[in-house]
Amino acid sequence: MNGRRNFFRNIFSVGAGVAAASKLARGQRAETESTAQSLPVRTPDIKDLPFSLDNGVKVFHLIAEPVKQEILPGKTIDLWGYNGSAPGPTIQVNQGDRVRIVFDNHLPEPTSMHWHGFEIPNEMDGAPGSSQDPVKPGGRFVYEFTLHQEGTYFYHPHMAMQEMIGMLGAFIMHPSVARAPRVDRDFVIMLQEYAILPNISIPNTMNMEFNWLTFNGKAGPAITPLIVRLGDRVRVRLINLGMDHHPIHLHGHTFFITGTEGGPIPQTLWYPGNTVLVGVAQARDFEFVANNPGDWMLHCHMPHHMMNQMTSTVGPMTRLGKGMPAGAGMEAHNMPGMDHGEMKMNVDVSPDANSVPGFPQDAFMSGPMMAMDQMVAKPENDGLRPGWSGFIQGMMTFVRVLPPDQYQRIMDFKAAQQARRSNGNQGSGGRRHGE
Ligand SMILES: [Cu+2]
Repeated sequence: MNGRRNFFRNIFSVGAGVAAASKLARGQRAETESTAQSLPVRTPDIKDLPFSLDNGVKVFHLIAEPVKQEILPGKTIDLWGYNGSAPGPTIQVNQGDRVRIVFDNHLPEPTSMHWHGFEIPNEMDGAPGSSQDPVKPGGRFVYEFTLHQEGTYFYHPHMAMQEMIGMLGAFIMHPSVARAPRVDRDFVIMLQEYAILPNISIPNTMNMEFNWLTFNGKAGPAITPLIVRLGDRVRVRLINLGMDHHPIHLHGHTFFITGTEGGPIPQTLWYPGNTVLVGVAQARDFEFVANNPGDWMLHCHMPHHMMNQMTSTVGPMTRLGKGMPAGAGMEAHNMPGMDHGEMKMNVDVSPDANSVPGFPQDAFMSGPMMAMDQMVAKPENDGLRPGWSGFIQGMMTFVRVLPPDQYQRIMDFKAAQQARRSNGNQGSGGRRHGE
C-alpha cells in the first residue's frame, strides 16, 4: 500500500515540476504552485455541506428528505434528496480525515446511507439488512470513519428506487498532497435522469423512458455553465447514478481521463479523448488545458439525452409559441398536430415540410421558438449568443473558455449579485440555486 502510494507520489512530483516550470516560463499565476493544498471543487447549482469540528473530527449533518427541485424555470418536480436538494450537497474532505456523518431520515420510509467505494469498516457501509438495520422514518444513524483514500466518490441510499428519485451526492476526498499537474478549476457534475409524464411532478421510478436528463439537478438551459479562463488547466469530475450510461462529450478540446470512482489514475496511464463514457455507478475525471477560446458545448451524446420533456405521446415539447407552461401536455395548447395543420410558429420549415416523410425531427424541439435566454439569465450566461438557450436541453451546458476581460466581467457580475443578496432580503425568496 505504501509502496503504491509512493509510486504515485513520485510520478506526480515529476509531473508537478514540469508543470510548474512550464507555467512559470509562461509567467502565469506562480502563486498557485506554492501550496500543496488541493483546490476545493465547485459543484455548479449545488451547495457544499458545511461541517463543524469536534476534537479534530469533521462532523456533517445529512438529512434525507423530500425536496422540490426546480430543474428548469417553471418546471419544479418532486424528488427525494438531501438537505433541500437533489442531488444533495457536496461533501469535501481531506485524505486522512476522521469524519462523522450524523444522518437523519426525514423520508416516509426506511433508508440507509451507502458510501460508494469507501474502504471503511463493514458496519459503516450502509448496506441495509446486512451491515445495519435500515434507518426508520424519523430515525438517526451516526456514521464515523477515517478516510485514507482520495478522489471522486459519492453517497447514495442502498435502496434502488430511492436512487432513481434523486438521492445522490458527491463526496470528494482531496489528496493530502495535491495531484500534479495542478488544476486551476475543479468541477463536479452529477448525472441523473427521470421519467415524468406531462402534468405530473413525480418521476415514475419504474419507467425506463427517461425524458428529463439533468446535470446537478438542472436540465439545459438552466444548467450553470463552467466558467474558465483561457489557459486554465481544468478538471471535471462526472458521477453517474441512474439506469443509463452517458457518453459525455466536450467540444473544441482534447482531454485526458485522469480518474475513476476508484481514485486517480497514474499519469502514465492517462489517455486522450473528447468523449468519456460514464457508466452507471461510475465516476470519471477528465482534465484538459482550456487553450481554445469560446463557448464550447459539454453534453451527453445520447440523442435522447439532449432533450427535455420528450415522451412518446406528446413529442418533445416544453414550451410552444406563446409560453405553454413547462410540463403541460399538447392538449393544453392550440398547437397544430404533428401530422396536420399549419405551422405558424417562428420556425424555419419549408412550405412542403408536412409532405416530407419523417418531418418533423428537430423543428419543434430546438431552435428560436424554444429559446428562453431571459428566464435562465445569470452572470455565467453573460455574452452567450442571443437565442443560445433554444438549442441547449437535457444533459447539456457549456465550458466557457474566456479571455481575461470577459472572465473578469462575469466574476464582477457574480460579486455584485452576491453583494445584493447579502445586503437585501436575506433568507426570503426560497432556496438559492447555485452560485
Ligand atoms: Cu446520456
